[in-house]
Amino acid sequence: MSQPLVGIIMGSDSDLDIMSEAAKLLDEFNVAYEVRVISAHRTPEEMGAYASSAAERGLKVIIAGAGGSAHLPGMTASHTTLPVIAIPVKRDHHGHEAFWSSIKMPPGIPLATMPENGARNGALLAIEILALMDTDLATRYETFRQKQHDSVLKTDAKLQTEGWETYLKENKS
Ligand code: RP5
Repeated sequence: MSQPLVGIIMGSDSDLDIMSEAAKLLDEFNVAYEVRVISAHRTPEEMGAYASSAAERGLKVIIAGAGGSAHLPGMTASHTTLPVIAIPVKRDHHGHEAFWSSIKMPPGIPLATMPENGARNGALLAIEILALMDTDLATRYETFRQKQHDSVLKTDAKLQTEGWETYLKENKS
């Protein structure tokens, strides 16, 4: 097992369905990571110890997801100088409190807040950070972006050929 470079942490195992999207994306790019449940409220000392030892353990980026009061991402950022990426976990019965809790960080403690449930984008941002120091990863990421670009052009070409009504009927039903 290679040295984890990314820490994926979450306040509860109930966040795992959302946060697993980050793990899946990192798997696609062959980036080593660890997945942990660490609660800012229920295990505050462990949260502090995890974040303050993360850099010396070899982690380069932390992706932290939580819902509700969502103190985990911000407090993790307070305990480390590594980049921390927040994933506000949003369920149907939630408001937008987790997002606001993450985006309203005080000056001096940056937290890269993703859209609600945006664990996949969080992992992509982690890859962009890691790719600054890893040319192979940078190449794999360029390829990913190029494929995404080509796919949109292909979609638009099909739309132009078929016309929007046929396209809608045949592709979106
Ligand atoms: C947050 O409260 C967790 O991150 C989770 O999103 C939410 C619910 O937690 P559990 O009731 O599943 O422990 O702190």
